[in-house]
This record gives sequence, C-alpha cells and structure tokens, in this order.
Amino acid sequence: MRTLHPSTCPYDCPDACGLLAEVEDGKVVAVRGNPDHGYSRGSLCPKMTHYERTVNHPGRLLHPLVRAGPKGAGRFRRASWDEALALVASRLRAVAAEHGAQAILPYSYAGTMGMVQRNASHAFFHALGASRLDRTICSPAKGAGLKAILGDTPGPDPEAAASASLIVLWGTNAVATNLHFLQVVKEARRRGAAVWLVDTHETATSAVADRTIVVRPGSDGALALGLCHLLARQGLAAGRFLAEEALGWEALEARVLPGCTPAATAARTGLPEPTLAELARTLGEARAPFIRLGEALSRYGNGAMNVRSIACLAAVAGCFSKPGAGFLGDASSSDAFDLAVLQRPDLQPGPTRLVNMNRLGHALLELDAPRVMALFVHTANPAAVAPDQNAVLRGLRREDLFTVVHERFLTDTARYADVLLPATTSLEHADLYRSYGHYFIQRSRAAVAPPGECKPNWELFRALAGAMGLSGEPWAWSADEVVERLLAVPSPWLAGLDRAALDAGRPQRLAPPPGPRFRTPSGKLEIENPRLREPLPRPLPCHADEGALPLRLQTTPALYALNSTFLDRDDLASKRGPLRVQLSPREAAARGLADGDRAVAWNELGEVPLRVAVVAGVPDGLAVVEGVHRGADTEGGRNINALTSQRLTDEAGGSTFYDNRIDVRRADGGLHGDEP
Ligand SMILES: Nc1nc2c(c(=O)[nH]1)N[C@H]1C(S)=C(S)[C@@H](COP(=O)(O)OP(=O)(O)OC[C@H]3O[C@@H](n4cnc5c(=O)[nH]c(N)nc54)[C@H](O)[C@@H]3O)O[C@H]1N2
Ligand SMILES: Nc1nc2c(c(=O)[nH]1)N[C@H]1C(S)=C(S)[C@@H](COP(=O)(O)OP(=O)(O)OC[C@H]3O[C@@H](n4cnc5c(=O)[nH]c(N)nc54)[C@H](O)[C@@H]3O)O[C@H]1N2
Ligand code: SF4
Ligand SMILES: [Mo]
Repeated sequence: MRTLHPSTCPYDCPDACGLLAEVEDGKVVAVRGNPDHGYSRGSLCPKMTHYERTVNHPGRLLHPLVRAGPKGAGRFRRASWDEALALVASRLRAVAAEHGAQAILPYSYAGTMGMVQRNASHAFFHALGASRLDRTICSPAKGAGLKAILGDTPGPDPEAAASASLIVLWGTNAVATNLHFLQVVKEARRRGAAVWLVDTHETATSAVADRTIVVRPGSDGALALGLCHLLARQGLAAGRFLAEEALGWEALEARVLPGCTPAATAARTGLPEPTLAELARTLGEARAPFIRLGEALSRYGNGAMNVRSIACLAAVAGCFSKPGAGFLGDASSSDAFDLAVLQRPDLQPGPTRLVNMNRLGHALLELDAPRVMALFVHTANPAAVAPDQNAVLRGLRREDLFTVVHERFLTDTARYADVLLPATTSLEHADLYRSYGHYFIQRSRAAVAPPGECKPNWELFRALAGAMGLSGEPWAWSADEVVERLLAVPSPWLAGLDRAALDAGRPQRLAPPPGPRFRTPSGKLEIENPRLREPLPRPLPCHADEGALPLRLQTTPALYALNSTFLDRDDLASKRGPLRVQLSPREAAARGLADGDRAVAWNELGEVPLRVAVVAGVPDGLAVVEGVHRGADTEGGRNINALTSQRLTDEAGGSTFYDNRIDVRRADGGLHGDEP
C-alpha cells in the first residue's frame, strides 16, 4: 500500500518547497510537490522531481568507515559505530589535551536547512571549548548592506510582487535559484507588468524578462547611485517619502550624487549614458516598481556597499512609497526562533576564537596558537565549495590533521576523512524548516527508516556527547523534542500559529509581528547611517577592478545542481555536462579557441583544465563557469574554486566568489574538440 508523507525540500534554496513523499513497503518510491503549500503550490524544480533517486541512491554511505589508504584516496575499511565513536572521542580528547580544545575546528553549513539537523553540532563544540566557525560563505555582506539602511525591517511577502507594474530581477538567475518567485512574476506579467533582469550576461532568466541590462561585474552599486542622480535630476525621486520617512537624502544629494554623473556611471558600469537616462525615467515613472535582489552581487569586495546602494535606489524610486511597489532583499522568519535552545553558546567554558570559513585553506595551513589539529565536517563539502581549493586540499592532506566527515555520499571532502560517518537524508529524520525567500514554516517527520546504519546529525552528536562524557540538555532530547522546545520559546511571530496543522505536516504562513514601518534606531529608512564607518553609500571599486589578467570570472550557480549537492546523481550530471568556461566569440577567437575545445583556465592560485563554450550572450572580458564539479568528473581533479580567492567582502567577512580575474589558454596538445 502506498502512503503519502508531507515533507519539505531541505536544501539551501529560498523556495523551501512543500513535498509529498510516496512510500511503499518502507521505501520512498516517488516525490512530488505538495499542492497545499501556499508558495510552491505543488511544483518542484528539476533537481527535486526525482528526490527518491537521491534517497535510494546506490552510492549512499551506509556504515561508519575508517581510513585505510593515503589521505584523499577514498579507501576505507568498515567499522562499527562503537569503534568509530570511541576513535573520534579519543582523538578529540587527545588533541584537546595536547594542543588545547581550540585546535578542534567544526566546519558545517547548509547541506540541510532544517533548524535542528543543521545546528546539531553547535552545543557539542561549544561544550568542548573548540574554535567557532564564522559561517560566512553565502551572503553575509548582503545582510550587512540591507541592515545598514533597513535595520531589522522584515522583507515583504514575495507574493506582493504580483501587483507590481515593473519587476526588476537584480542579480538573480531565478530560473535556476528562485524558480517559484517566477510564478509571482508571471502573475504580474499577466496583469501587464514589465520585467527587467540586471545581470553581467544573458542567462536562462533573460528568457522570462523583457530586457536584460548587462552591467560590469561588481558595478551595481555605482549603477544604483547613478540612477539616484538621474532620478533627482529628472524630478522623479520619491520626494515626500525621502523627506518624511528617510534619513540622509539631502546629505546623499549634496555629498555623494554629484560624483555619480551619467558620464562617471557609464565609465563604471559599461552602460551607455542614453541607456542610463532611459532606465532612470522608466523606473521613476513606473506606477509600482518592485525590485527582487539576488545574493550574487554581494559576493564582491564591495558587496555590502552594492546592496546598500541598491536599497537606497529602491527608496528613491518609490519602492517603499508607491502603492503596490516593493523591495525584496530577503523574506526571512529567522527572528521567529531562538536557536540558542539547541546551539547553547552558554556552554562555552570561556572565550574562543572565531575562524572565517572562507579562509579554511588559511586556517588549515597557517593558523597558529593553536594549529588546527582536528577538523569535523558535516552538512557541508568544503573541498568542493570553498574558495581557493588548492589551499583547502593541501590542508586536508596534512598527515597530522585528524578529519571526521559525516556525509550521505563519498564527496570530495569525504575522501579525505580519517573517520567517515553515514548520514540520513531529510526523508529519514525529523526537523522544522523555515525559508529565506518566503514566510511559510513546516514541521517534518521521518517518512522512512534510515538505510544501513545512517544516523541523523542530531543523533550523531547525542551519541558523541555521550562518548565524551557530556549529558543533560540539550542531548537528552530527541530531534522531535528539540522542535517542541523551539516552538515553545515565546515569539510574537508564532502568536497565531495553528499548532495542530503544523504538527500534521501542513505548511503554515507566519506573519511578521506588528511594529514600526522601519525597524531602525531612528524609525526611518537610513540612507545616512551615522553609526557606520561609511555613513553614506558611495561607489566603491571591487577586487577585480584591479589585477592584470584579462578576464573577470563569474562562478554562478548551476541549473541542475545546488552547490555540490546532486553531483552524485548521474541523471542530472548528463544534463549539467562537463566543466566548461563560457567565453564571448571574440575572447575565444583571440585565444584560438572554438566551441568544445579543451583549454586551461588559470590565475595566480591555480590551473583548471576544462572545455570551452562560445556563447554570444557573454560580453567580452567575462568568463562564466556554472556550478562546482566533483574532482572525479574533471580532467585535473579541480573545479573552478581552484581560481577563487580567500579575500573577503567589505563588511561581514563574506566570500568573493565572483570577484576574481583569470585567463584561458589552449590546452597543450589539445586537439580541436577531441574527447579526453
Ligand atoms: N539551481 C541552483 N539553485 C540554487 C543554488 C545552486 O547552486 N543551484 N544555490 C543556492 C544558494 S546556496 C544560494 S545562496 C542561492 C544563490 O542565489 P544567487 O546568488 O542570487 O544566485 P543566482 O540567482 O544564480 O544569481 C547569480 C546571478 O547573478 C549574476 N551576477 C553575478 N555577479 C553580478 C553582478 O555583479 N551584478 C549583477 N547584476 N549580477 C551579477 C550571475 O551572473 C548570475 O546570473 O541559490 C540557491 N539555489
Ligand atoms: N564557485 C562557487 N562556489 C560556491 C558558490 C558559488 O556560487 N560559486 N556558492 C557558495 C554558496 S552560496 C554556498 S551557500 C556554499 C554551500 O556550501 P555547502 O553548504 O557546503 O553546500 P553543499 O555543496 O550543498 O554541501 C552540502 C553537503 O551536505 C550534505 N548533506 C545534506 N544533508 C545532510 C544531512 O542531513 N547531514 C549531513 N551530515 N550532511 C548532509 C550533502 O550530501 C552535501 O555533500 O557554496 C559556496 N560555493
Ligand atoms: S531546490 Fe528549491 S526549487 Fe527545488 S524543490 Fe527544493 S526548494 Fe523547491
Ligand atoms: Mo548560499
């Protein structure tokens, strides 16, 4: 008999779709969208339509393993859980005794977005007094840029875009990364809205936009301030709003905008002056402009400032004052939950150091006092996704480093484990999910039993806590009890929540609690923020504005993968194709390269053998690489992160994945279009 189990897509995607898992004889046989989810409405992206293939994958890790070959070779022997736990506990104890507990570094990120499983290790490492990880790989600079001007103001519901007359998709390849927002865009279009895409090249999302505005990478802040200059000059700025509900418009007009002339903006962004004037006019005259801002343009040396400047433009263009208009940076209900219930920072024995995850290579190779001697990775795959891959791999190869990995598959990181522990998929454990792209939450329970000896993150850290002599709360609780505790913390967000429906697995929409329009110290939108080092937005250069190599590198998300998740799925791999660099016809020809040729992309950090794709929608001076790849699927064992640097953003220590320079040359001896 088939039974249906409601669940949630666990991956790091703003859509957090509702799922229905079909289960027969204890096995997941199909997964489809849950039509009762008010945002995803029953549809899934192509990555998740066959999630059962991930769950039932023959490559799943099923038993604890102990290294039986050189580091990185991926050779292991089977061990019992008792042996594996005892080994991990004794090695962590020995490292702490000899080097101090801060020689232990946890590394985890967003392999699952469930609040319990994602945060399962924090209390354990806090109690040990280990180093803490600064989890900055995604988009903290976006958060900092938004906070600078909007404070803690919650974003609008994404459905609000349906009443817009002009939707600007700014730095988001939504077809790949925010598919369900396009349902709202479609609805707006049906009612007559125009759609713009602002990107560095034409993408799959260009097909759903009326026009693609192609900017130089990292210049969006300059573009936004240039448009503010023009809106003011054309008399189209939202004057009353700026006077009554914003702080600092006059200061911006007097001190910053004079330097943002059309000529200066054209030079910074690469957009012709007449185009700038036309964009400003259309935006300023729009009945209801709505800007949806992606994450990518914050992954630059000037990332926080770019985001802040675009939010400023939104204010000037009337996104906060015209009826039906809006500005969506993110829509997150993170304030609704107090994760300290399970993260337990209070268990730390004293102050501990914070290690930026974007500098893992540096942390493993150079960090001192104490040196990192034990690395514990779960719910993440740094050997593939972290910047400066060569440095990360050199660190993982250190003979004196003890590495534990908790994983579902033999990933590039798992290959380097000394102890490799098998993890569950989201259909095999309980959790509570929220989103960063809408306001629905969902509670999910296991639909099937774990295969083999797989353990959920939470159960692993309960067991390890026991092996290390830690007991009591929070480890006394099951994952489901942790969910109960999270829901029990009083929060105005949860006031009207239908607990019975939530507990039955039905998606529930939270409403941001009532409060002032702008949740800033002044109660106004703060174009000028006197508390910051830079009180006003201004055009800033990015890292790649300097540097000698000719091509700016874009390493954007792939359509058929989610970071390194789904790389194990052969059916999706064939759609993804090999590691490729997209070049304009002119850049390819200048290097004697044709479509399909073998080539080497390189810079001061390394070399990556790959294929060439000649793409007319890519401008000269740009090299686009979609997605990260498994070492085993590439010619050189490296993916594009061998060329991304460990440099950080202007604020909040974020990653700068899109802000690097490279060159591309013919592969030595490579024949035109031959197969490797
Ligand atoms: N299919 C798929 N979905 C995903 C992911 C994935 O890997 N694959 N990753 C998930 C994760 S972890 C996250 S954080 C989000 C990522 O979400 P985002 O970072 O918003 O990713 P994209 O939507 O692809 O946005 C990247 C787009 O921005 C463009 N871009 C890059 N630099 C600039 C710039 O300087 N200016 C402008 N205007 N555009 C620029 C790129 O060319 C690309 O088209 O997506 C999530 N969803
Ligand atoms: N070049 C380049 N690099 C990038 C990006 C880019 O745009 N360009 N994007 C960056 C961004 S935005 C992000 S957020 C990071 C993401 O980096 P990560 O969060 O490290 O993301 P994933 O690659 O998805 O790796 C997650 C791993 O978690 C595992 N996993 C899933 N569920 C569970 C579970 O329940 N328990 C355990 N133990 N493991 C689980 C999966 O099998 C997978 O191998 O990558 C970054 N890297
Ligand atoms: S990856 Fe995103 S779009 Fe795809 S099913 Fe999951 S939440 Fe939905
Ligand atoms: Mo991310």
